[in-house]
Amino acid sequence: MALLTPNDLININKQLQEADSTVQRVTGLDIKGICKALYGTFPGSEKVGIVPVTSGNGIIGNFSASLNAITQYFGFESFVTDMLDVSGYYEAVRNGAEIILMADDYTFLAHNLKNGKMANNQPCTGIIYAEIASRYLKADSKNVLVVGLGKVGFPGAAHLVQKGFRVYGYDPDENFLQRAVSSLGVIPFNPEKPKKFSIIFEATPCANTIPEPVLSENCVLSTPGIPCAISEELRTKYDVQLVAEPLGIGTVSMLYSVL
Ligand code: NAI
Ligand code: PYL
Ligand code: MG
Repeated sequence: MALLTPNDLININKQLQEADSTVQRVTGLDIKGICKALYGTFPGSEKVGIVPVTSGNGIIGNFSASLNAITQYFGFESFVTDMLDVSGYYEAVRNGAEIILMADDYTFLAHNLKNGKMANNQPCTGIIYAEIASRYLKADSKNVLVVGLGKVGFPGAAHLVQKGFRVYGYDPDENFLQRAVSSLGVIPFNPEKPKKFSIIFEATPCANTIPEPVLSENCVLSTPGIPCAISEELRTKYDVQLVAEPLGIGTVSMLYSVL
């Protein structure tokens, strides 16, 4: 898994506010509105306990503090435990946490201790970025290009297929592409024979993954992928509506999915 760095999370509140404005402009709904429409839930007074985890590559500076800021931005009560790992989990539950958020290098989970529901960040991130893309108010067709069909991209592509979109997919890994073609009915996209899209969803750990010929003027590019899929130069040239944020949109999708 491509791991976040403390730099990705600098000014997380500002990053969230900017993403929220873009989502509102692109879809007519803010991020909370997208979550409510997607999961049919809304927060009551759930208290979220955030547990820092030291295993593997260890603590990511700003990670727990960013989760705390994110959960509060979306209206949840939350706290970060003083203790780490198992002792932190014990502290969170003893202090009344109803939802636990914690991550190692492979899994970032939300677990609602009251109703038993559990969420994984990768599918929840793919689904919400795909949902945002699918709601583009100025889309010119039901065609969507999905770039990257891994742990985040595949569930996002599945969501778009389920919503009735014509999903074109690209992944340089032939096994990932074939899985999406055979199990979802995704249409393989050939970068040698490009066509233009007004809706693009990207989920790769690489930069500059969007070939210029697929961009239409004012298209939406909804991408959780880090680093960003498009250069600033191309973004400006095609006036691309860019939905990209490193942690918050995926996290709130997890939280609403366990309510
Ligand atoms: P993954 O490794 O499971 O999948 C990535 C896929 O992208 C692979 O199938 C790979 O073959 C493909 N790929 C690589 N280069 C490509 C290219 N040039 N064009 C098309 N496809 C290409 O990774 P995962 O877990 O799906 O994560 C994807 C990205 O999303 C990572 O950068 C990760 O850090 C980020 N992420 C961001 C989150 C957020 O909230 N913003 C949350 C979770 C993940
Ligand atoms: C959740 C993100 C999105 C992209 N990559 C995922 C990642 O960086 N995972 C690792 C999270 C480790 C957190 C660390 C801590 O500070 O508690 N164990
Ligand atoms: Mg996110």
